[in-house]
Amino acid sequence: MSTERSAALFREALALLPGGVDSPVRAFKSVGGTPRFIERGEGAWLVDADGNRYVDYVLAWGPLILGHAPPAVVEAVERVLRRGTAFGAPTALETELASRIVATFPSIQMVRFVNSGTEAAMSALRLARAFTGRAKVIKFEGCYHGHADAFLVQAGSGVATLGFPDSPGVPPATAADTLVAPFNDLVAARRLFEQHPNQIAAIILEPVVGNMGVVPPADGFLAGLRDLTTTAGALLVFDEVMTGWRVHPGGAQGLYGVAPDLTCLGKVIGGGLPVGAYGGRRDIMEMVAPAGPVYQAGTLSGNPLAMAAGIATLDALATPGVWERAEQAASAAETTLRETAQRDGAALMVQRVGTMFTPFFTDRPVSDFAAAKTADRERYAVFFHRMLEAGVYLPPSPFEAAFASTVHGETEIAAFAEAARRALSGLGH
Ligand code: KE4
Repeated sequence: MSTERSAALFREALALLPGGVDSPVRAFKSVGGTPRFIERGEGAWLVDADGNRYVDYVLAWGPLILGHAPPAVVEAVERVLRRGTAFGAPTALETELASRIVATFPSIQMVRFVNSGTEAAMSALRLARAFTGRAKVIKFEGCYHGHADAFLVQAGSGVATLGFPDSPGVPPATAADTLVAPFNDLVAARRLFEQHPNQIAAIILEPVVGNMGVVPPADGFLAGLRDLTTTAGALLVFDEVMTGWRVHPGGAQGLYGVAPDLTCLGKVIGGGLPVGAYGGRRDIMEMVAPAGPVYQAGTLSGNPLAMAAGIATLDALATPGVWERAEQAASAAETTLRETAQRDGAALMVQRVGTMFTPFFTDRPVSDFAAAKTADRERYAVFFHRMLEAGVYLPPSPFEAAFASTVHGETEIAAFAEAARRALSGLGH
């Protein structure tokens, strides 16, 4: 497989873009090798600058649940595009997409559109702090909520689970208001409330984690957090930027039946165009400017092209049986990986919820970040490149979720299975 063109493009990019990319994970640093510069997407397939074709299991990190350039989305965006790209004024499209989101999530009575998941989570946190009059927030190790300062925090050592900066540029004072607990550890979360009475505005989490690889909530964990926050007068915030329409058509809250106070959304609701959203209880959302005093704004928020792409995507998913095709494709990938690992006696733990999955090179279930970090990253890198060479594009990091689409059909499922059976051979011991 030639990667000459990608390599040349990468060299050019390195001179002008930090790390040659506009988002770190794209640079292949976790797996090594040359990042593929993409020329186009076609359904479930990517074509790179050297003409190599791959079945795409990254799908722009989740948004492309209908695959690349689905006709319904392209046509919807083209229709709007001919009338303009942005107006800086309200359009009916925002209300139309909002109505679909409110119809999907009973916990969401009002919603505000922004331009990314980062903005959604950042704004939801500001709103939770304003609503409760409290400053601290609890997050869980291994959960990612975008790159706002408050979330670039890692667990304090030992019991002192005060956060400390996980990136230069994050002031210690900011990090100190972020408390960190292990995912799936309800006791640790409860202890933080005891240590910081009446100071915690919210718990925010990925209800099914995608950003340490796919890690589902333990039985009772989400319900336990619901009780904990209600009792403590704090808000429960589900970051469903990734899990919305990915783990279930009703998100994780639909799958597990736990209703948060606020929800962050993104990815699928923009059909691949820049979008994020936060929403929830009306009494909370009515605090957002200009209805209330909590300031948040955005030049391109509710952009008509993104709204049109999101509406077309959600309308396509609303057709009975369509979403299930993506789930079946993800399930097929999981089955192939499991069966091949058993054939080879390989240490491989495949974790899937709905249309997203992760192969961990370990022999025990991954329930938190500490366990995820014990998975063999070198083996994942070898697996990744073997699959890439065989024409299957997986996430270039062991701590990410792979995604299937509604157009990953028999051909794509067979291509994945053939590649995986070869790629895993002799790898998992
Ligand atoms: P964006 O700001 O990247 O749109 O969304 C941030 C975000 C918030 N919450 C969750 C649960 C997310 O998964 C994300 C972004 N996800 C990553 C993939 N793990 C985006 C890929 C990237 O950073 O390039």
